[in-house]
Amino acid sequence: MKIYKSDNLRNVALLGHGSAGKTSLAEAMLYDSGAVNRLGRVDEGTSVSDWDDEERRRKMSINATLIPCEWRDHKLNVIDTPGYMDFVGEVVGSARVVDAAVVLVDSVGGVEVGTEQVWDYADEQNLPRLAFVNKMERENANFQRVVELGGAASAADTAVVGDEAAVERQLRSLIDAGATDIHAAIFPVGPDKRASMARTRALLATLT
Ligand SMILES: Nc1nc2c(ncn2[C@@H]2O[C@H](COP(=O)(O)OP(=O)(O)OP(=O)(O)O)[C@@H](O)[C@H]2O)c(=O)[nH]1
Ligand SMILES: [Mg+2]
Repeated sequence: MKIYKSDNLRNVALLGHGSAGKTSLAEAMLYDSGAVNRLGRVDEGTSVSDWDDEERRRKMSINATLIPCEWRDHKLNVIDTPGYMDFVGEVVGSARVVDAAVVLVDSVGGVEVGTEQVWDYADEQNLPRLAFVNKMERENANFQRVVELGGAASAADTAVVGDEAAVERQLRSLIDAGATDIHAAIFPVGPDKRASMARTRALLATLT
């Protein structure tokens, strides 16, 4: 077994309202880091994280699941948590054992009751966090509205994922609106997302 120095360990929880895309992100992290060679999908019951029969049947997370990934000599212990509040105990327990949180926000639904609730749990534990605006490739995605709705989210470093053109369009509208404190990055979900990461970084450079 590979031994990691504590400096190279990251314990991170994925938090968010139900269906924000936490499990899909966990699957993308597993796939992109090379831990699995097929991208698992919640809708097809093939995700690694929703392993339980009940989770696969209901197509939603019920348990907090540890997803270990390696990324650039770092060991990421990612905890995928359920978004439905019936299983909130799993979220509270996870928030206590991690060093940081990624809060996923659906770019169409925006900041929802579950988003605010998990944000409060992260506050209680004083967790540094990243707001991850997901589903940006959907037609009615609105990054700016999410940022406006989530005053807290706009203060955090913000990661954006989605189709390149959609991300560019949304970021441009932010820039046009005079945004100056947005720090964004594209999380590479697959090989096709790498180009958009570079382009978005270049675009962000125009903010400073
Ligand atoms: N269009 C689009 N759909 C997505 C994206 N990410 C996830 N989904 C879909 O959104 C639905 C919910 O995704 P999950 O990954 O199960 O969301 P979750 O946050 O883990 O849900 P819970 O565990 O039930 O809280 C599924 O149908 C996914 O295929 C995305 O980036 N774009
Ligand atoms: Mg899930």
